[in-house]
Amino acid sequence: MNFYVLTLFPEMIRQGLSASIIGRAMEKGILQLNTVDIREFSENKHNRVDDYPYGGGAGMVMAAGPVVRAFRSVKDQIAVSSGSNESTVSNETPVSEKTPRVVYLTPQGKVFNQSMAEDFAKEENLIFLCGHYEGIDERALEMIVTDNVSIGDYVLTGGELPSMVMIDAISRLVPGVLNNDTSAEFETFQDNLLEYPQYTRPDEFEGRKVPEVLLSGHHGKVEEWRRQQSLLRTVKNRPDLMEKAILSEKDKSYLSKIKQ
Ligand code: 6GU
Repeated sequence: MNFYVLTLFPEMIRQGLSASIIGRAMEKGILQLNTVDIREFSENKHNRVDDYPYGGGAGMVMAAGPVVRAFRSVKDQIAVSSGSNESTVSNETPVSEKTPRVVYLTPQGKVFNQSMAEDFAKEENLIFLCGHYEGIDERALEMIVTDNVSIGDYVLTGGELPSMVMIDAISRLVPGVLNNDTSAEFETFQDNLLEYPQYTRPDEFEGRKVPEVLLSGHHGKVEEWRRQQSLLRTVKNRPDLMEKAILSEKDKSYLSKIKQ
């Protein structure tokens, strides 16, 4: 999977995604991260990319020109690396390369969630556009953006952190990024419930014991306890998730017991 990030702060993106699991997947070549410095596409002698807003008001607006030119450079890059030029594709082969999705990170977008991550993870190429200041000239957005995405109801200074959040969430769904025993299929948001608590050695830490059932070696009882903990946590911390939770008859009977 190839990520392209259009930003005024490419170093922030590279730094943020170079460590741990994502960094390793980049080294292995499972993921590719390409940062594009929008400032390099300024045609201004002072390399300016922002200007005053028409109609007045506070702050500055990122001009359309540098953003659109940066985007076109990425489009050209994708066309070359996927070999979709006339000399390599015969007339019989249908050129099935989709035009890449362009995600604009904005608090005005649809709020990112796991099912959106799953959807984006199917793409071969993904382009992220990070805005700064008071935003980007609307015409550039009209011309290139396919998806407007927010990461939650609070305001950040720019789209860099949100793009990293999305890239992390999407990357861990790409085959080969996680090792098999941390497979993305079997964990948080399984059945739309929160994860149960985890413990490791020692079995007592500063007077706090690991729940007895986990030391019992009784697999069935462990599974039952974990399920109950998931239900308990979800009801307590995220009652909104319970509407979509997939519940067995046993779950329902446990829930009716703890509600009293
Ligand atoms: Cl995507 N951008 C900014 N600037 N602020 C945000 C956001 C995005 N999502 C939540 N807050």
